[in-house]
Amino acid sequence: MAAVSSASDTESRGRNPPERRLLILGGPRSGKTSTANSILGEEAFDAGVETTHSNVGQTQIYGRRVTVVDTPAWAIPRDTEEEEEEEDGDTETDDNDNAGAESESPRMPPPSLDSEGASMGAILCPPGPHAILLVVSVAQPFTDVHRRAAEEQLGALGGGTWRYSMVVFTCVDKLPKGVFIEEHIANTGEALQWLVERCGSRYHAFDNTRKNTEDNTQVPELMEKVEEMITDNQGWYFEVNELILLEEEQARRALEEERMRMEEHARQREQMIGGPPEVGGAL
Ligand SMILES: Nc1nc2c(ncn2[C@@H]2O[C@H](COP(=O)(O)OP(=O)(O)O)[C@@H](O)[C@H]2O)c(=O)[nH]1
Ligand SMILES: [Mg+2]
Repeated sequence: MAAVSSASDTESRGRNPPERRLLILGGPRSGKTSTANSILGEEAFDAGVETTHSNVGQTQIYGRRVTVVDTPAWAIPRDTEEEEEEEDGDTETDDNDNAGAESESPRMPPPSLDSEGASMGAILCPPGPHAILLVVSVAQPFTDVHRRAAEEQLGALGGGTWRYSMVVFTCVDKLPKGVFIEEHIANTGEALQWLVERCGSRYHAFDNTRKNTEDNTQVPELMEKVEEMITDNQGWYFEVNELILLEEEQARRALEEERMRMEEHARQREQMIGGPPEVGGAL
């Protein structure tokens, strides 16, 4: 079981206004960084390029300190991705049943060797996030492969995460006119419905192209939903298990060592193909 702690005990005694900590997770190019920037009210991080390391930003919303952690994309397993493509070849599947939303799912890149797991994001907002925002673009398909990736990622945090999770839909500006997010959820298929239900039917729709104008209430509305969730969770927040962090760090080190071994191997091969190194000036 994951450790959880109460937000009320230490924070309410401090002089600082109670902080809200948001951890942003999601698949490749789902709009995580853009969402982080929208919440922060500034272009704090580079959107549109792959995020390889978690970033932390802070802002004030209605006098409350809000910490936002943007993270690299979670991994979509390669083998299952290929399975999915094979399935797609047979029949028209759910992917095309996206409430008419333009399908522009990028080919999922393999996770970068140096990309960090969700646990790293979680420890960047100590003592742990009040809300885990699962970012899903309405302009991309959401199939069983994506569902499993989400499940694995949250599971890797150590269990007990769903009660802190909420789906944040991005690119709602790309939904056909008159199609509301509820209709999109209903029409997109079981995988997405599963995700929303798993998050206790908590979701929020975001259009990251909307700049912070007075009539733009999407961030305050998101924060209201976060407050409701915190109330439902009696002020508790999610605290990542240190053992999991340790395991993740070990896995990262092993990957890094493997990469260095491969580079060394490639270097040696290059030297052999290029012939023995010249013997300088002895003749
Ligand atoms: N139209 C539209 N584009 C978006 C929205 N959110 C993100 N994008 C675009 O989607 C692309 C990927 O966004 P980014 O935030 O970098 O995704 P990340 O890889 O998940 O961090 C970028 O080109 C963004 O400009 C949105 O709400 N509407
Ligand atoms: Mg990003």
